[in-house]
Order: sequence, then C-alpha cells, then structure tokens
Amino acid sequence: MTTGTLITVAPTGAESAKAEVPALPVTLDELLLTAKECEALGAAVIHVHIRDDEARPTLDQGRLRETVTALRESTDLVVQLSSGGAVTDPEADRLAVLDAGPDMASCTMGTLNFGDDVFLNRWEFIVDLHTRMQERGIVPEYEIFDLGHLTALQRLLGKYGLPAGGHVHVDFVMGVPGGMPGTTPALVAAHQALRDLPEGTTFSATGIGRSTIPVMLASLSAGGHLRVGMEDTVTYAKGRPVESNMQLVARAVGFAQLAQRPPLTTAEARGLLGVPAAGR
Ligand code: KMH
Ligand code: ZN
Repeated sequence: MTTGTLITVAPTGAESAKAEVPALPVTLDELLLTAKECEALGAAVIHVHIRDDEARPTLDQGRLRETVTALRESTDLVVQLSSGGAVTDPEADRLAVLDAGPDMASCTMGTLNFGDDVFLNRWEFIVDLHTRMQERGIVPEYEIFDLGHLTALQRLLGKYGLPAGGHVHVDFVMGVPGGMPGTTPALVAAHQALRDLPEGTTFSATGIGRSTIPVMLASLSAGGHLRVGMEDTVTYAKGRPVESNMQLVARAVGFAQLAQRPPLTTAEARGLLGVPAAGR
C-alpha cells in the first residue's frame, strides 16, 4: 500500500566541521531554528547529533536532555537521537543516549568501514541497544548500511522480539565508503531483502553526497520514505554548497509531491512508526 512520505531531517551529523561547512547547525539555537523551519516545510522526524561549545560532536548527557526538551517544547517533530554518535564514541556513552528519553533512537545493525575509520557495532552492543529501547518504550530506527545488516536485523527480531511500538522501520544509509552504494540496483536489492522481515516493515533511504538524488527517486518509486539533511549531503548541486537544511527538505517535499505521495504530518508519522502522541 502506498502512503504519504515520511520525511526525516538529519541536520548536523558528526562528520562535517563547522569551519568547513558554516551553514551547519551546531548550537541549540541553530538546531531549534532549523527544526522549526523543516517541520513547517514537511519534515516529521528529526535525527539529532549535537555539538559542544567548540562545535565538536558530543554525547554529553546534560546537553542531550536539554536538546530533547527544547525540541519537544518548540516543535511536534518526532525526536530521534543518534546512538551512533561519532566513530570515536565509546559504547557506554552511546548506550547512555537512551537516558535522555527521546521518542526514537538509531540502532546501527553492524560494523562497517566508514571512510578511513571503522564504525563499530558489535552484536552484543546491538542487543543491548534493542532490549533497552524495548524496556523504555523508545522506538528504534534500524540503520542499514549494507545488505548483511538486514540479516542481522532478522536475527535480532527473531531472538529478542519486536521493538517498542511493535512496528519495524529501517533506514537505508547508502553511499558511505565501506557500505552499500547509493544506486537504484542497491536500493532494489535492499528493498527485496525486506521480505524476510515482519510484514508491514517500512523503510526510508538516504544517499550520501551525490547519491542523494538517485536514492531519493529510487526510494519514492519503491514505496519508501526519505531522509535528507546536512549530515548526509553538503553539496546541493555541482559547485553549489548546501545553504541550509531547509533547502534539502524543500527539495525532498517537492519530489514527494511529484510522486503524489505528499509529506506525512507529525501525527501521521507517529501513527506509522508506533511512537506515542506528542505530549504538548
Ligand atoms: N556518525 C556515524 C559514525 C547514527 O546516527 O546512528 C554514525 C551515524 C549513525 O551517524
Ligand atoms: Zn546520524
């Protein structure tokens, strides 16, 4: 069944430096402004990485809590914290992200080379993340960087049961050097592999860098949802740096409307993902 399009904005990430990408939102005020504007355009979920006073990635617990509270006060967006952090973050800090009480958190389904680094996601760590989220009613978004990550997810759900909310939602993160490429054939392969997951599993997709547009078009045509933002894309077109996250969300909304699958509201997104209604 084709539905409207869930649009997630990933505005900051942990990889780009503010000095090199001045438009990157790194302070709480910048993040809140971006969040409000992206919500007004049609985003329903925000995937959040935060920065410290020097704009370096941090998993500081106080800042995370403050960020979740502030996003809830100023928007109706579904607040999804990254448990991936930066490649240098220790497992204990990544697990502690859940203590900040987000609606959702990411859960990457395996280890991969990440450019010149390694993004470590041991099986026991994944199990810890999944089961703690179950206990606390935090809805996971399973991050799939490669096809084998879907096999790992099938194993996880078979052994430990469905996530909080009962609905399975995955995000194909495509085009990371070390993961699956950001191409239509790769998306089709990943989409087909969803048949081994519970019925009704939904997916979104994001293509890193220049794969953003092919992945967006392929995802929409396959019935998938979209993630866009400066975490994944800092060049809008050849020779044109992204000016703001709003520019990327606006483009995604335009594509979704062309596909006659307009953006889901935040309330519809909560219904789709199994996230409880907003409390404000
Ligand atoms: N920054 C990457 C190492 C996630 O947010 O869960 C991990 C990442 C995935 O961005
Ligand atoms: Zn992330």
